[in-house]
Amino acid sequence: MKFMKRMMVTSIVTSLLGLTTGSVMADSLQDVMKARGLTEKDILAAAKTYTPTGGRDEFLAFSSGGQSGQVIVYGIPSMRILKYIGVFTPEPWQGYGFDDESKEVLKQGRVEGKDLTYGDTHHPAFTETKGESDGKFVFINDKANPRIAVIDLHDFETKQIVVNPFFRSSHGGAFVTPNSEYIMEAAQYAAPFVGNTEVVSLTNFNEDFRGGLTYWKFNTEEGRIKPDASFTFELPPYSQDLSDAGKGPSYGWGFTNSFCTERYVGGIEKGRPPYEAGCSSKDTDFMHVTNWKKAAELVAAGKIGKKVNGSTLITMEQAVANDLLFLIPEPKSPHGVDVSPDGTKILVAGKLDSHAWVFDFAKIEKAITDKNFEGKDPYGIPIIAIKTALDKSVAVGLGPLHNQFDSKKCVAYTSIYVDSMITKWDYCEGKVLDQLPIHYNVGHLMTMEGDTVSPKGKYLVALNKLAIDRFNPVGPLHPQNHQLIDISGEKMVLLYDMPIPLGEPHYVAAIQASKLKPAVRYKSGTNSRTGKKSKWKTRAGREKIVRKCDEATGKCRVDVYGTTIRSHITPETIEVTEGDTVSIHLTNLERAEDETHGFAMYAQNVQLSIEPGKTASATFVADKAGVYPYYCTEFCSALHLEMQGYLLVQPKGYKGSSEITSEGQTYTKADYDKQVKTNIETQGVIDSVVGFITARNFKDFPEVVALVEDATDQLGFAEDSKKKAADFAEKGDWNKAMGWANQWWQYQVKTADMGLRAKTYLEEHDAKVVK
Ligand code: K7E
Ligand code: CUA
Repeated sequence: MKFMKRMMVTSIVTSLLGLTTGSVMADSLQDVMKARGLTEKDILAAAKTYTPTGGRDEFLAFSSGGQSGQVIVYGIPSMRILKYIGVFTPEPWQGYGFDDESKEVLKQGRVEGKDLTYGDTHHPAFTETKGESDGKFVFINDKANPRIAVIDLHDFETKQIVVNPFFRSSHGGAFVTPNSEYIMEAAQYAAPFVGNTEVVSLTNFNEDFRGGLTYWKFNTEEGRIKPDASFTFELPPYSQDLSDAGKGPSYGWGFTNSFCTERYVGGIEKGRPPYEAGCSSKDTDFMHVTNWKKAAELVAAGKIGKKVNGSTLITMEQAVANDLLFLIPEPKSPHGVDVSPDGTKILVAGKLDSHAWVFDFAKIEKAITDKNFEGKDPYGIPIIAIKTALDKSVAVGLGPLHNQFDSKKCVAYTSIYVDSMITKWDYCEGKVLDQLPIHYNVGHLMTMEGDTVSPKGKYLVALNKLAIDRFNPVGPLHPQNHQLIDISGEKMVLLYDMPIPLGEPHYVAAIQASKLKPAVRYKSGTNSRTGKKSKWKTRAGREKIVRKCDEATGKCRVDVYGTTIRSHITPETIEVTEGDTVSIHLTNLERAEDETHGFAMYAQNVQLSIEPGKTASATFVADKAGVYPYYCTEFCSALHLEMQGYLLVQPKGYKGSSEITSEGQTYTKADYDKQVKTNIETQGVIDSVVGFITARNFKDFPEVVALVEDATDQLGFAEDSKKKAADFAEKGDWNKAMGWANQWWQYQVKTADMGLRAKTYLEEHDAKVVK
């Protein structure tokens, strides 16, 4: 230990003097290329993606994490993964699903009364203002258990989960309207609506089964979905698929694909042809066209809609009677439906067709005004003829799935599943411009802000379903392959393969990083899930343990109002009685950036992540007597391992003592004096770092000002410990004097840590000497 301290003082001095051992450049670029078998093309691709240390990405991508129920955040062009956000699934690192606060969020996502610990996430979508991604919130759906989650980009945490009141699956969500008025979520596999427990057979499929489309109301100010202000269109039992909201001239309208409009019911085990055959026998399926703006007005006026399951349902009859719902035949088994940035065209790719179809909104609108329909479907919904609404169809390749847009006018990209390629084409002229093979079997594709009114071009990511031979094999389950493609020139250029090893991502949405302004700390005592002050907020020096018993039941509850700061948890001992419900509430007192503390405890499934300013709680029943060590799970400081404590669960009627009579070793005056000498030397180092910083224009750097503030705090704590040490030394209590002298030194080390970080920052940012 003593040796370690010397080493640390020495290394602090070394850093201070700026002594480094620089390595000798042995390799030339040619040597490296030769040794690794790289071509000039590879080097060019590397130069386009490589992000030097400390460098930032121009775009951030929010990817669905598939079955993991999470969202994956990565940078473009570096393709470096930055975060997994826990959404529908517990995520231990973030304490998501472990602290009481986030358990409340997951609880909102219970379906039919059951806790679900996975989600099948498909489509993330950013909030929009005037059709532009605004970087405030991101939504994502769960296909298996029809839910939508709200993630706040202020802290990248999930704040809300809503469960669809009608559907029993939903693929087509989340898609937002241009001012985030509504989030679209369509049903997928038709079923009797939730709550209907009478229908338990497939006999009357056409009558009993229903599809639907929910427009979830989003309150941008509160940042929450408002279920009671949302409404759902009842739709025929066609399998509704993806949607997109109109913009510009098509603002106020929504477009939703479907497949299996055959309404076929399979049963291969009974000798019936399977779903895949019966659901693909017609030549066309239906695009649903809905007028959400008018529907919202009529619902608000109380003219349509009925309250069902605490939400508003618009029946098909009401929708038809009020000109809110129309159908247009579209290519067989379509997948993506995408509205062009200017809102005039709607692109539909038919999986079982080799064409992308371009519909013209002006033609659709005219047909509606002129009541120019070719007939009605079996549910009485007017059908606009294909030839009336279609602008053109373009052969793009076999198995087209999804479309995205370029910053260049009229340029779209379509993912081609069967042919494993990306097709770049002009949807105004109707001609293919370029095709690029990918690896392999692309699902969605994504361009930068490519689903907004102003796509940013530059890059495209192909979300490939199969990786096959692209990576080192890791067993039969392969990662997915996200391929980065440069689309800045005439021809597409493949740049990089990134394995995604966390479920099958379906869609990704990317946003300019400059639009995001995430916080680095919470206001002290914040319940991050509500954004409000936690009732358990605890200040330094106000830590306490409160035990309350209910006389009637005899049950007791212990609330621990605790804090964390480098490098101790207060309290360090918690004594409770067997059977007590224990609730530990910890406020992280840190103000410094990135000083997160964790909190884990033996055998209680407790793991918190407490970022600076956050208050998080863990509640459990201490049902078994014994000693339960707890500790901090983030390597937060040099004395992180010592950031520890004990929960003592004592049997009822326990008469033992809580005095510590046998522990450790004894110290002498000599030990104490030696420690004080070390501390004085360390102070010398700190003073010189302070000298370096204050001699420069550090006030021009907010990051450095924050570090200096934190260092000043730590030094204040050091003073306090120094006094305590001196008091005990005066009384000749060398053990306590030694202890506080050590604590004094600990605070000095933390001060030096901050100071050196500030010094490095100033050096790297060419700070000027001012005195
Ligand atoms: Cu996999 Cu949009 Cu759910 Cu297509 S989706 S591929
Ligand atoms: Cu706090 Cu480790």
